[in-house]
Amino acid sequence: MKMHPSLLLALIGSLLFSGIRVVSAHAFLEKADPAVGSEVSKRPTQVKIWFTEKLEGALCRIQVFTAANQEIDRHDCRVDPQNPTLLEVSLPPDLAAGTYQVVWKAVSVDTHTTTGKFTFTVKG
Ligand SMILES: [Cu+2]
Repeated sequence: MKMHPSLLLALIGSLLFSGIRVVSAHAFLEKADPAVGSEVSKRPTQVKIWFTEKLEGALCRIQVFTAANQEIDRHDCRVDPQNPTLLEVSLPPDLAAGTYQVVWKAVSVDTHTTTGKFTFTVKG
């Protein structure tokens, strides 16, 4: 059986592409609690971020800032001992209403670093 050249090319391309994806399996944000861009009425006591890859705990970070750019997290960011893809940080109790910015840095076990930020709003 003779394979059409374009089909062969597509096959090689897809093999290469899947290979590249395995090599560069970075930790991307999968979901967060409070959710990205959400408005919540219950005061969160933690920010949790689930990633697509297992994390290298010592190098990961979550920081939470007020609209006035004041850091309010408790500086206790850690990978959940039960779940190597979950990063969490504590917040002070009774957060004031307002919009908060979450800045994260994740280092996956393959040592690739990804960063990102998002906001959530605590309703008054
Ligand atoms: Cu990677």
